[in-house]
Amino acid sequence: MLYHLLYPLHTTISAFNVFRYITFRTIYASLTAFLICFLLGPWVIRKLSEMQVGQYIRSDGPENHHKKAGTPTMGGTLIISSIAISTLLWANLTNFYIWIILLVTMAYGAIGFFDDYLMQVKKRNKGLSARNKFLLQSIIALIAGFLVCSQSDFNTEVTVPFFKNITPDLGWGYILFAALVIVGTSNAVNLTDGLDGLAIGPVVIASVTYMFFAYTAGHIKIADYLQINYIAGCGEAAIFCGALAGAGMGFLWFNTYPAQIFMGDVGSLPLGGALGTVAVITKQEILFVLVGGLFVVEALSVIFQVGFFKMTNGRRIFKMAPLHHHFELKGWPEPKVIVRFWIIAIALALISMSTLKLR
Ligand code: 57M
Repeated sequence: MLYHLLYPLHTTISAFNVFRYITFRTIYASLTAFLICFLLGPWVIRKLSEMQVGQYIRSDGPENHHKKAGTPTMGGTLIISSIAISTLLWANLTNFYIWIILLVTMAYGAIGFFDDYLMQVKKRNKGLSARNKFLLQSIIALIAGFLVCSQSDFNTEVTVPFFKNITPDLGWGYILFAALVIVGTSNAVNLTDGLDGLAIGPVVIASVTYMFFAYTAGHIKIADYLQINYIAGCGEAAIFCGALAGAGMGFLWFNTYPAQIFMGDVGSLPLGGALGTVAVITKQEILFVLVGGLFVVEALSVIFQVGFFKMTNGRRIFKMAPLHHHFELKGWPEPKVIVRFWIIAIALALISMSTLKLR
């Protein structure tokens, strides 16, 4: 909105020329989202507590989680609202990619909200069934994949990290591939969201990494220099990533150990879905395995644990899955698990950025 209102005035007030720059708007999108979360956080926590939207804690979990019972949840409503407000304020709203990312974020937010609402407000034991959740996520992801592929500037080649000459073209099969990435990232972030700040920290790290990829892929000269796919208009996705990082930091202020609020599915599903969509739009889809390596490892720990558990009639690889519970049960204090996982996420993000040169 600000871009559309203020940039045209640059002919009379030359200072408004700055609204043209993606870098400037990304920085302020990030600060705006941070401030919304930071300033409204205490009010949201109070309201959720008054409405008794407190977390139910599973009795079979690690011992130290029992004291977390009643922590207000559904803080994701604050995260996604501040991302949406900030993006609408700072992005170029004629950009199609921005609307696709917002569509996935808000639709996944709605699925998560409904799931949390059934569990936390209606006090049902279970929210949406896993099958229904997966179905709804898949439909939205397929729509997003279709919309991306229908853009004339968007090619359906897949970027293979480290190999600049291998770019398989999936044609319309790209829609399915994009959906797989979006649904996969959404669920991986959801599984990671089991310790204070454990998911939001790496979400911020991944969004800053993708902010960088969006900017480079959308800049014709830089893309040419780095020999990566130039995607016209994809630079605006950096503004969304900035808002995501800012909102994440504002939320982390309250979600850091010991957490005053949890994000709930209304946070974890859309944040993962948004990252997946940005990965698709920037054509760094496979690289998510590295950028979001922590989420991937957490998801794999569940797949292996459940698979092994079923095959061996109850034997386990880890003390408990997802992986963060394994370290908790080994006796690591919660903050130690969280900060060490963040350190790994930062290292993986740095390695992913280096792939722009290592090709
Ligand atoms: C959500 N949710 C947290 C909070 C958060 C297939 C199976 C492995 C699925 C998995 C699962 O359900 N994962 C998805 C994990 C929950 O947090 C809520 O959920 C939202 C995210 N969706 O925002 O609202 C609990 O996590 C803790 N938490 C924090 N700080 C935070 O900032 O401490 C969350 C956010 C909260 C709080 O305790 O209540 C969750 O873990 O439930 N299931 C599991 O993760 C379960 N694992 C399991 O059953 N493993 C089995 C194998 C065979 C599948 C095994 O290894 O034996 C564990 N979950 C829990 N207890 N709570 C088991 C024990």
